[in-house]
Amino acid sequence: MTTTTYSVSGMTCGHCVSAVTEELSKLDGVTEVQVDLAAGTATVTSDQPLDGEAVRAAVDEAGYEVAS
Ligand SMILES: [Cu+2]
Repeated sequence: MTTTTYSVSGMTCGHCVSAVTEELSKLDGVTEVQVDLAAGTATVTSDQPLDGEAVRAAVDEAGYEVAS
């Protein structure tokens, strides 16, 4: 089990949180996604370490950006 926190820029409301949570939840092996709107972070728990590019692509798909 791995938990990683990513900084996500561009989220402004609950809709943004839902969109990011939904896209990240679709990634293989992801068991839990916690998005903190105030902090601008997404904490993802997964069975195996996630591919950073896949996470980036998922957040991009939702319409936001992972800050490196
Ligand atoms: Cu929003």
